[in-house]
Amino acid sequence: MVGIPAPPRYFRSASATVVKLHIMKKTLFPRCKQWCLLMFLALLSPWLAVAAEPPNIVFILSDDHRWDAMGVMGHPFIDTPNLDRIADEGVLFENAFVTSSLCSPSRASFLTGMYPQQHGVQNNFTAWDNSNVTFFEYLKEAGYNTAFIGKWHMPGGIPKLRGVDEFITFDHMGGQGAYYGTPFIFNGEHLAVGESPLPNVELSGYITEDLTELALAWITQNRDRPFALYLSHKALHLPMTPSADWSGRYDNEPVVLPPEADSWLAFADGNFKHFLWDPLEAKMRDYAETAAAMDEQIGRVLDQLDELGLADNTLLIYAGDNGYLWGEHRLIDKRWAYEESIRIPFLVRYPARLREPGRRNSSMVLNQDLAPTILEMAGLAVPAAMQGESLAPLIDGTDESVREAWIYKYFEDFPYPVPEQTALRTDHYKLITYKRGRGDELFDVITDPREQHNLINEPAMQVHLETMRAEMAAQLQTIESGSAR
Ligand SMILES: [Ca+2]
Repeated sequence: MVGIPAPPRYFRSASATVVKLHIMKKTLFPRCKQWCLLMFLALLSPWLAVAAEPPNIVFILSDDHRWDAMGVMGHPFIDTPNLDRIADEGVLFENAFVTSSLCSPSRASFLTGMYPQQHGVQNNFTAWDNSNVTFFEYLKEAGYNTAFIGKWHMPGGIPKLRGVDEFITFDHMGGQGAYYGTPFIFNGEHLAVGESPLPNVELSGYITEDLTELALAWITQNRDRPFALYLSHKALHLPMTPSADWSGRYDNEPVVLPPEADSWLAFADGNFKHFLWDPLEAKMRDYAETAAAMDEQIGRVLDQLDELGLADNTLLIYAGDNGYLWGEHRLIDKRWAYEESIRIPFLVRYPARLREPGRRNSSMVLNQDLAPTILEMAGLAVPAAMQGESLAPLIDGTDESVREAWIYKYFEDFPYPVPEQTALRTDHYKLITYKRGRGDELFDVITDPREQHNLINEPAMQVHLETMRAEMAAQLQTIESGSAR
């Protein structure tokens, strides 16, 4: 594997712990008797045992799933008992974001741990450069069996992805796939519609079910060794089509639009490009049913892990690739730097290691934190080129926060008329700058979470604004220079 520093094998966590304990013994317990240290080690022994055994990894990614479109986030009617279960048994990151709210750039960031400025997939037309290194390569080197199953959707064709044993994907509809009738590509070989990539797997034709079926079969095949599975759904992307079983279930649910929206917004203000040919409320019900149909399939993955006795030692992460504006700011779709567009669901479960299940963490975490998190949780070194942060300390509960401010960037994506924009997001404020078309905006995201009151000209905010502009410039320079973090 040229160009990749050889990562250490397993047991790094355990040996690092021994070093830490040695330091603690010298500094924190100078007069502690030997039995005292032994007691301390005994208390930590379950953790040490787990650290020596690499976890299985299951990452489930969905498309365009808003952070609040889940039961656990208080959605009024979407049924997501399985996502809720992951939150109950794990950690819910309630302030999770993407650094560019669009399918392709976001997906490349999940895989590489980098900002779009570094991995090069800046919009849906700039190609994936296969010299990019994904977390799969390090896992493979460490002995994992690996699979990528589902939506790839990055420009430049389907690559031969290094570090991935089984690559089941599609290029149908420009990589979007369809809810019904998507032919798969299996390790580069194009299959016919309905033809299964794996033996003894019967396909129903509905893509969320089929991808799940393939994932279940692959997990079973690989149950006896550390495995890493990336399960990437087409749902809930347009045309937001639920399975037949879920279709119509929410027909009578009342949908409350944002105050600035109306039923026919999809036909106004350039929003027609997003192909929502129904009243907004009807399309939102489709979206909700598609989400519930996906949740049901995620439940099958949870059940399978239980049945195989793998749930305890499996690091399971669920995330969305970007948010979705449902009429907020009179906008539809993603791309914009507003909260509804950049927030994502991000849930982590790892029973063998995780303390206090059911926790919520409010640190700002990013899509590019996935790769370093997976590597650290697998006991591997995080490469210096990865710009994300490992969330392991937040998952372990040994730290509460990994960053104070971060950069959002949307690059132009012809023919969509959304202007290039750069934002600096802190726990308290967001500064958005536009390349054209709009003036800069400053929002207090605590007192004004819907970003209705632009503070950019407020005299009292000018000193803070200058600090934010300086921080934005400094962070951009760091990101663009390729420096980590
Ligand atoms: Ca998307």
